[in-house]
Amino acid sequence: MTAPRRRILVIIEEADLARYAALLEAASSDWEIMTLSPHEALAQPIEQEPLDAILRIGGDMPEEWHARWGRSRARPLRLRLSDGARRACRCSEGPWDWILPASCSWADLAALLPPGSQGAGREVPVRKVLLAGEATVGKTSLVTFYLRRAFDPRRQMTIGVDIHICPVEVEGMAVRLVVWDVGGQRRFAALRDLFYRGAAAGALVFDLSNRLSFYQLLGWWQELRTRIGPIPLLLVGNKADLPREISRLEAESLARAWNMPYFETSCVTGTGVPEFFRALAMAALRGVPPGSPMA
Ligand SMILES: Nc1nc2c(ncn2[C@@H]2O[C@H](COP(=O)(O)OP(=O)(O)OP(=O)(O)O)[C@@H](O)[C@H]2O)c(=O)[nH]1
Ligand SMILES: [Mg+2]
Repeated sequence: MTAPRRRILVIIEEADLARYAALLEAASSDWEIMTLSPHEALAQPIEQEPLDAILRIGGDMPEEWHARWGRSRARPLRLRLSDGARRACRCSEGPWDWILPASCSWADLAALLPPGSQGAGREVPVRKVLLAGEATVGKTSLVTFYLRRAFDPRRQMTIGVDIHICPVEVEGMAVRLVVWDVGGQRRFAALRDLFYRGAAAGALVFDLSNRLSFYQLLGWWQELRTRIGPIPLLLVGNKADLPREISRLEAESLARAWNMPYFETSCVTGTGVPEFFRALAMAALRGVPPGSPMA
């Protein structure tokens, strides 16, 4: 049985992402995680998103943001980690349900969160996988299409990393993919090392309508190979619905040279998306690093 997904929004300054990478890693086996900077959270109407909890790491949010939630019918649990807090404090007044010390662990936080999928579906194998590739090639859209079977044209750049839980069935067997969807912007390069740990497989994604994104694959391939070793990788040409700058033949010859299977996908029509996720799950089952906590 597939456990229901629970979603947490983590509002965090980009500069703090490295410090909290271990917390995100611990949370990712049970929670789907969206990270936003405070500025982004303020700019986006996130009170319309289905969220079970919000975790603010750092200072308070502006009054205007709290007021928006006050008008919303959604009531996710609101937690804040603050450098100023000495111990966990339940707030009977004010916008936060709990204020906790910045040093608290995921186990401390999980104890406060609503029960849901924790423990459920434990018999299902869980594998961490990566989506890598330049900004705007469509990594987040691939996951969104897979989970919702619909294209969402609103562009939301990934800040650091988003972590999605994708149930996949391969040959009658259920697998839970914890997909680390890594922001492709150059400024996240230093952070990515922390996010790559423990991955069982990955995909290199490029945009078929953008030759530059194809050339830039070499840098991504080198980055994955040097930082995480010989895990199985897949090559994905996305945006197959747009006029192409890269032919199938050209992409297939690169895939052959790198010894990877090749997929073409479109997040607008859905072509190839379920097939790609099934192949990624199969690769992850094959590629789990021995002795890994995810095994
Ligand atoms: N036509 C078309 N547009 C797509 C497709 N996939 C994604 N897009 C669009 O391309 C843009 C970028 O998509 P994202 O999914 O945000 O790209 P990303 O790789 O996650 O980018 P970063 O988070 O910045 O690394 C968005 O405007 C999407 O709507 C596709 O298959 N076809
Ligand atoms: Mg993204």
